[in-house]
Amino acid sequence: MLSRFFDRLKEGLTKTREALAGRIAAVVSGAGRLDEETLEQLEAILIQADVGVETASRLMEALRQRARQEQFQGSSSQVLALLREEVVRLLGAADQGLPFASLPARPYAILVVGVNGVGKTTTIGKLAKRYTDEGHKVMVAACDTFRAAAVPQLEIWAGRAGVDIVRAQQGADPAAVAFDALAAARARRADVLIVDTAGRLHTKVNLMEELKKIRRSLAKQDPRAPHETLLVLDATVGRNALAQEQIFGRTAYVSGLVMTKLDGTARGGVLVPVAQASDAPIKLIGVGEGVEDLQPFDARAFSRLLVGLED
Ligand SMILES: Nc1nc2c(ncn2[C@@H]2O[C@H](COP(=O)(O)OP(=O)(O)O)[C@@H](O)[C@H]2O)c(=O)[nH]1
Ligand SMILES: [Mg+2]
Repeated sequence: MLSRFFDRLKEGLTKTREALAGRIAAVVSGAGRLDEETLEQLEAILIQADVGVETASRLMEALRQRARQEQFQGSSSQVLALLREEVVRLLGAADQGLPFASLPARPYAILVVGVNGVGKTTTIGKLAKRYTDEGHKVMVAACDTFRAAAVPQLEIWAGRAGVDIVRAQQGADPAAVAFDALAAARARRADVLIVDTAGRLHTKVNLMEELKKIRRSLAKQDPRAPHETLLVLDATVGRNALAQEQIFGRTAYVSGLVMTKLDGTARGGVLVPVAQASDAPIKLIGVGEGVEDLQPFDARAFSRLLVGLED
């Protein structure tokens, strides 16, 4: 199971690995020791791969210090191991994923937020399947009542996962739909309720207000709901994902991040500054459009692939 995940991750990260691990290997194997020139070359590679100036220079400073402190010969495997450890540190190594097997509340209400097109609905479909596979009874709520195509799209995913959907007409009040959905989930003894939301309203302020209203209407029935608020970010937009994290992270009570579309982009390095900037950990990653292409985020496996130590 684990190696299947790793292989899929490795495949999904092919382009990012070429942009990072491949080039890092070339620099450190040619260098022989960790001198200033090597550090500068490493820093440039990281910056070009969307790790960003600030995070890259922080990583280099950490390497510089560690190289001074420890028994350090500067072999390429030693440099890679150090870099990998520092990346893990920034990504947050602790296991802080979603609960899958045993749930701390029932129905466990998961609110999914993020701008248009980042992969919210797709992620919900994949998550619904995952929870169903765990033996849980899942329901989804179509609270993106803003876009005409949003409900049928969620219906297709609900059909694939074999779960019930609560929906309303286009233009309905999303907070009322959320309220009805949680009531239905309680009445039908569902274990998990996943709430889809709109990613675009007339203004950012409207969007945040709407998300707050949805939270309040869930909390009316269960003061601790939503138990989880997942912010979905699209890795292909690179550093724009950081700006989105800043907007939602401050006002939407985000408890976890989902980084989607890591497959087919060379910009996977952006996870490092995003993780660093966010108070909430990265919990899931999307590595494809299929129902199986959602993985719990594993900082160690990720940094191993990013930096390049495939032992
Ligand atoms: N390659 C790839 N595409 C994805 C992934 N997640 C979502 N998508 C695609 O991104 C597009 C927008 O997804 P959607 O779920 O509609 O985004 P939403 O507007 O946030 O609900 C769709 O074409 C999805 O198939 C992923 O992990 N990898
Ligand atoms: Mg959607």
